[in-house]
Amino acid sequence: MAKAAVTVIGLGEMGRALADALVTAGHPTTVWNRSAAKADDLVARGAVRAATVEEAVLAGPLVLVCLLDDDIARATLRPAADALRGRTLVNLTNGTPAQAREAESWAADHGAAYLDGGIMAIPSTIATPEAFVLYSGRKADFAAHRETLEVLGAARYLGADTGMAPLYDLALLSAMDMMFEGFFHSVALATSHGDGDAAGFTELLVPWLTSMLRLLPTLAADVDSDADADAEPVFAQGLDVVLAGARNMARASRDAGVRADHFERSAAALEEQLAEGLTTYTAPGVVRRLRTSG
Ligand code: FVH
Repeated sequence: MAKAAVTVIGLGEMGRALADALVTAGHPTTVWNRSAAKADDLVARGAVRAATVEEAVLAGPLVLVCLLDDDIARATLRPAADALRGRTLVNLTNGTPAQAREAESWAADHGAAYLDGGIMAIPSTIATPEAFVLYSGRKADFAAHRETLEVLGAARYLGADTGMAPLYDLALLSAMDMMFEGFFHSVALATSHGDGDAAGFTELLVPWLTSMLRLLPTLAADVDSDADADAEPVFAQGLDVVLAGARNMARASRDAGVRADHFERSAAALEEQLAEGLTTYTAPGVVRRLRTSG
């Protein structure tokens, strides 16, 4: 059966990987990028280079957009707004839930269906079993294009509220970001002494973090049962113990000439909680505090 035609607007690192996956899967693929030369390899492999965004949009029923940010995506699409009528716009540009909802309403004003997407992959893992992409928007629009979208990575539909895909995308990215920050801090501390190197230290860090990751479902269940007054969190530590650890991490970092601000802030927050009479450190307690601390 003939594969559906797809347009890809934006051929940065990610857009090129998306277009490449579609060409490889046999989809007639039309591409547009501000710097036209980035389409050269794709064109050599069978993609069609559109001269304008409007020409690209008119080439098929499904338009994927993957640009640097939401403002650029909107400015790029504006001149082709009328051409979007009757088509489905899938915005894979990283953005916020509010931006997604605004874009959906803008697309509706121009007669286009809208899905927002969050790519949970890097360019080299697109179209591999590792990649998954979050989508939100009208279910019928997702269902109509699901088969094509599955080419990019497993397509995970999160619901009709268009803001859900960017919300989960940014939540997942925030966990990744803090993990990398933690990694860089730990490497700076571990290698501050002169002996040892980052690679040797990382051989210890990976099994340690892997073991800690196994705790996450327990913590999540504790958070989910927070509304139940009778529920006791499975995971609980003394606040004083957690505070002593935070102070030691701050002190050792300062002694080693490594920035200690994260642990100083943690220690200050824990001191505040102890002063309020709290004694236990639990996952629901931490999440509740984050939700209310603006
Ligand atoms: N790369 C990644 O690993 C992540 C994975 C998760 C999803 N992100 C998001 O994908 C969007 C694009 O990211 P990218 O990696 O493709 O980024 P670049 O390679 O820097 O390409 C940027 C594209 O945006 C175009 N562009 C930039 N400024 C303008 C402008 N003023 N007018 C029109 N187009 C513009 C740029 O065009 P050019 O510089 O090649 O002419 C590229 O097409 C992003 O939201 C990530 O968060 C990627």
